[in-house]
Amino acid sequence: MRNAVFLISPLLLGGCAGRHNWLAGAGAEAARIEQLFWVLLIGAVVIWCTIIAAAVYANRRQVDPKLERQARWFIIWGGAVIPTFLVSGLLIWGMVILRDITSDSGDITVRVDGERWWWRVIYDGPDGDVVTANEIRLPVGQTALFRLTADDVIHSFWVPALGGKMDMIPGRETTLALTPQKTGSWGGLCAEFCGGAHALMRFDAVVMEPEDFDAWLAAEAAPAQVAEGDPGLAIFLEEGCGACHSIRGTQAAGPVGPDLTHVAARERLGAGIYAMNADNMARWITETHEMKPGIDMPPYPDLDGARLDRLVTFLMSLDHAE
Ligand code: HEC
Ligand SMILES: [Cu+2]
Repeated sequence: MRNAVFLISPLLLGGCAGRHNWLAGAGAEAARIEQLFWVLLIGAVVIWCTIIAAAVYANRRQVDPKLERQARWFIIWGGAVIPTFLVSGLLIWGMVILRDITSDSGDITVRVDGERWWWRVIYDGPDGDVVTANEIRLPVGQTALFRLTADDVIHSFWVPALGGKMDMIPGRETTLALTPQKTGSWGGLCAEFCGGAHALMRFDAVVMEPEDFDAWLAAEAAPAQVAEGDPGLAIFLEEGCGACHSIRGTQAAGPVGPDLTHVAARERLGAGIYAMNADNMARWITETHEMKPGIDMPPYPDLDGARLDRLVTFLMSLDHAE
């Protein structure tokens, strides 16, 4: 019994994964990979049982020279011909899936750049690039073509509920097509060890109705709604945050860190790891390396009191216009 639990535990774990469940049936590509997986698993079990049964049978039989022709037939067909056809068939099937999921066409294009340890996300909007970060929104039922690359080390882009993973390689572009079939928020992650904060390099893939997606993209394309002389923006610029971060519609145009134009519209903070709220935002700024160890943002432990409050209020106001 213990052994049986041990043997099936990988399947059970797969079922526990929730937002990261690759058996969630949330995407067309995930469904094709799942189909291949079940065929491989059931096929392997059937073949294994057949071989064991044959071995047990052979062990029990008396040696009988008349059986030798049968045995040769069994070895040629069972050991060479059938496996050759089976493995070739599986290879072709796998290659067809691979061709489709790395295809070059889609209804929308999303460029994703793997950074240490967050995601730069660029949509082709009607009026040019729409730059955002750490959250990917997709219209349900449409094929999104991802154009993937990386800044300095190799990452791997993976939304288990929607499909397979794909390497992100500096200086090269890889592609991945995903066709979500269920609305909802699915977990994405980096699946290739990329340094200290690798395990905290996550994102949300939010699948929406097409008209909601269009509204979201239009809101995301708009510059930030910042009042003239906002005291929080002044603190943001004084502290030098704008050297690394951009907020479109303000002076802040730093290219190093995630775009913050609509940071408060994201579901999560810190590349998919914390709930987006004022408390976490304040801690992110003052206890940066307790929140996410080893990242390339300096902590600001001396920011406190009213100054921190104003900065946090300003950041939390960077939402979509109603
Ligand atoms: C030296 C460059 C640098 C400076 C200066 C800097 N940051 Fe960052 N910031 C980063 C990087 C890099 C990340 C991504 C960290 C990660 O998740 O790995 C980040 C992440 C963030 C995030 C999370 C964004 C998201 O999508 O969840 C916020 C919010 C943020 N910074 C605010 C600030 C504020 C406010 C200041 C000034 C007080 C500041 N940053 C100063 C580099 C910087
Ligand atoms: Cu990574």
